[in-house]
Amino acid sequence: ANLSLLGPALNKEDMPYCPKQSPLTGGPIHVTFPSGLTLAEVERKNPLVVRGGRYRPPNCEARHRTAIIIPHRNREHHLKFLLYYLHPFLQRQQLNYGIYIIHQAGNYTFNRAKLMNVGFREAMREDDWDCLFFHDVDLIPEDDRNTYICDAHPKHAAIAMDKFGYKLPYKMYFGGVSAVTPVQYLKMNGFPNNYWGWGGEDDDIGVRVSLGGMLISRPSLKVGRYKMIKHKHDKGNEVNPKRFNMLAKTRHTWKQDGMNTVEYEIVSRDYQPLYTNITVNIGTEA
Ligand code: UD2
Ligand code: MN
Repeated sequence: ANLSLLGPALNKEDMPYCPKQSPLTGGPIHVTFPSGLTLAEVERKNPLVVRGGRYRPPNCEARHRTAIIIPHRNREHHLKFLLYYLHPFLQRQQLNYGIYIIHQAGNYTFNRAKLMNVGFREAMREDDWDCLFFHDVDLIPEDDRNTYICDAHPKHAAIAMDKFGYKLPYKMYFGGVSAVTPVQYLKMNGFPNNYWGWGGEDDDIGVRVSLGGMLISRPSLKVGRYKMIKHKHDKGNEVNPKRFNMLAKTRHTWKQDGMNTVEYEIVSRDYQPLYTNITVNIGTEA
């Protein structure tokens, strides 16, 4: 066969794997929020990111394929800063990655965990990602050594946040930024679909990890550092008063509610230069 007909595809296959330790990563990142930053500027700074917010290292075959899932509504200002930092950060780690914004349609109460179930399913439909990072839109990683790859156990990455004095607030804390492999996600039956409004869903997810027979993996306090962009409570994401009652029952409900029961309707899927936007109707509280 005339192999040259395969063209660039062959070259891609022929590329050596990226080194186990990226030579491009540094240490701490100094995070500031430049006023007047535009998405056009973020695009200009990331010329190798292609349609839908996808990237692969140009000169080596990535060892890891990571999808970033961001639950979102009405936080465009935060999204811009996150993209500004996240794209170069992931590129320095030499990952094959994609960024998915899961945008809740309508004005009904926000549901972060259900949006993450949608993100998991929709991202896996597009590619065989080996790790999915669930990422609050307002958290900026502050250290390059916080590698966005999965571990043998579900990973809680945002362990040291400025808003908690760069300490873990409590042992089972699983909020902010966390990551699972598809196999780990299946073991915990995904995330709960029935936490409407603020709070509790992250603890439910933490409980699912242990109910699924797994432990929580974490980076060190030095590396798992994040800055949270200051914000007020969003309209449409009022504190969920049922959260404690629901949490007390997770061990009885987790198998009946999760990835095996998630229902939704995709409103649109569009491939923006810096991310894939999936707008979804997730319904309302039963
Ligand atoms: C904490 C947790 C978060 C989640 C939440 C309770 C931290 C750093 N994070 O965040 O993981 O468990 O408590 O639900 O402790 N969002 C929108 N639009 C909205 C509302 C929420 O996009 O109108 C998204 C966005 O990605 C945001 C995330 O949901 O970062 C969490 O909401 P939050 O930032 O208001 O809650 P916060 O900071 O108390
Ligand atoms: Mn927040």
